[in-house]
Amino acid sequence: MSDKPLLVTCGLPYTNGPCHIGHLRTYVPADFYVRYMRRVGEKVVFICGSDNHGTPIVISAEQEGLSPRELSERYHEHFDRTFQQMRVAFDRFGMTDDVTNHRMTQSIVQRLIDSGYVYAQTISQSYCPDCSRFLPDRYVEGICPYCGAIARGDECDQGCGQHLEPGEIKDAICKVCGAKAEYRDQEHYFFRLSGFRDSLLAYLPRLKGTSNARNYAIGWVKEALHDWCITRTLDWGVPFPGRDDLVVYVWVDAPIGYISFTKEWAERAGEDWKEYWCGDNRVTHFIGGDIIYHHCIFWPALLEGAGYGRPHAVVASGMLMIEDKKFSKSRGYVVWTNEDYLDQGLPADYLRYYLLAYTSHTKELNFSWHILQERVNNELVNTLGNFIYRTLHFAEKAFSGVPDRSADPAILEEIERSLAAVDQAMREYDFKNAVDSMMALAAFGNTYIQNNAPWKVIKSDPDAAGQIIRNCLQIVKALALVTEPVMPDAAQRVWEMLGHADGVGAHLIGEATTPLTPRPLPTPAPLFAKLDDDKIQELEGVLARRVEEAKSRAADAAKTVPFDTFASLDIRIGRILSAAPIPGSKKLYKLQIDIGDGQRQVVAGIAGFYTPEELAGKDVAIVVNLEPAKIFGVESRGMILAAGDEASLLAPARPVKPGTRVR
Ligand code: B3M
Ligand code: ZN
Repeated sequence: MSDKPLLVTCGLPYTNGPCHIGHLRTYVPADFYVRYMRRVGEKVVFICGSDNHGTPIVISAEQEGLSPRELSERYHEHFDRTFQQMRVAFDRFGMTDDVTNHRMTQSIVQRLIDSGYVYAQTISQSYCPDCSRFLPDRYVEGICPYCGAIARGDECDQGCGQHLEPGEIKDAICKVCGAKAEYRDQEHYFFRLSGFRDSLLAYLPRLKGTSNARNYAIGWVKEALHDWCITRTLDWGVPFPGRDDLVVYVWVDAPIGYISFTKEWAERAGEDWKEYWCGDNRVTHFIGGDIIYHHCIFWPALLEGAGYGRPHAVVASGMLMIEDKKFSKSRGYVVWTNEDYLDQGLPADYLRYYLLAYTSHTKELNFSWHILQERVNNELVNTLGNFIYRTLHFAEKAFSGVPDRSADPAILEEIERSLAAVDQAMREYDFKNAVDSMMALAAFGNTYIQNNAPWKVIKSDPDAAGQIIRNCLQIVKALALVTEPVMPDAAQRVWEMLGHADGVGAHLIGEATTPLTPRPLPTPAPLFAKLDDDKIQELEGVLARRVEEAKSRAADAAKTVPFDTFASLDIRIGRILSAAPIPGSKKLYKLQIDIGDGQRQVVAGIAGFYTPEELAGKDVAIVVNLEPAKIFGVESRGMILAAGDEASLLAPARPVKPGTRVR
């Protein structure tokens, strides 16, 4: 054990939408780890906050008619409350837009500038001529230069996953108005990431945490390191020192938030934040598997450049599936933490258990209501809950409490073995294995009480029955202590049913084998309730409807065109000057049309419905910017609009001049 305290952080949620199960896949294991390390005597500080900057927030704020700060405050509160409800208990949950982080970011960036790690360079950046603005990051969409997939400006999110630098994306389109983006030169600032190759290659193999983070990062560094542009043309964010037209890229000030929030916590706790961040440290980042590059490459380089210690460990979670489909908010495969879970009256403990026990932390986790029901009912209710309830119930009924005896050495050894297995798994960030070892102890207890049947033994040998139930009570005590990090609410209930008045979280797991003093026990209540079929079907229905709605939304969107597409048509009222048949065609006329600023020749299939004399002098609607075409060997430059099978020509209801735009 190091003498330095552990500092655990979680990736910061963007404040542009509510908490979903994808967030929890990272936060619950982090909280589990923090609680566990505390229960084995470590000093741990648990830090998180909301990520308020960057284009995702600006775009959502524009859509919701709020300022980015207002939007951020709204979702900040939401996350803070939701984490408390899920029993994810941070020591500090800050905001990246708060003044501490503005100052910390500017001072770190200034240090990087002073040490020569930042340089200015003029680059060509996407710019929207219609909106008259530069288009950073998610303001543009286009084609990934690496794999050809449709990508957003900062990341190939649907294809190869590459981080994209400003200006790299091909065929960029403005996300706001749909116009084709232009490229314009602008001076930006770059972080010399390429200079950190050797030091990263020395650092990464020693990085603790999960192997996926370490291995991906080593692979990427070996491939190539590009300098990162760390400024954006945006008026929301931390101003870049010395430039009032640029802000710092969100991926600079967001991880610096980890430091700022530590500082905010330390100021209140009367501690020194530098102790946690300078030199050798025990900073442990829990993150989603999609931001490994940022945390294992960019962030350590930034810290090194600024003179801080680099992270001790990075723990990256695997992908999330919803009912076997890839998690996707837009396609409806999402479970909202509040609306779909907590507000339904479901306990935080069940979801925590599922997220921790379903699969190992780095693997793909499938969330399914049906499997949740199965695992809760079989494992929590039938094994853990059943064993604890039977034990407490029998002890209270037959012995009015804890019998005055010691647990058998064999039972204490079994507990020790389980705790050792849990501990080993926890040190390896193998959370599933840790929880499995806890459940194995519950299963052992269940088999033990079943095989030894104290309710039968008591009839002939009350003494022996007392010993059996005393052994069971020791296992119950161990389970209360060791499952607290997984299911804090249930563990507390068990603790109280064991006759304690204080919080189970105030005790070390090592007390699992210390004696239980004889005492009366309260009448126990069942620990968990089964999830019934009706409720599960209802929740499956909510998800199915959401997926259907998303499908019909997508179908509608496919039928509609953006306004901009419509606006790009040049439709005018034109006056037909003359119409003439085209030799060899019964249907076609060659029309000469006055379009205000000139004359157009158009070929139209209306010969069956009008004589040339009828047409001359008529005002019609004409699309003038259609691609030219040759029809029957005659050039046609435009199209006149007509309705129905008999080509009823569209004409203005009131007279207008030739060339008047139709809108
Ligand atoms: N706000 C969310 C994400 O990309 C982003 C994390 C920041 S962690 C410093 O997952
Ligand atoms: Zn790509």
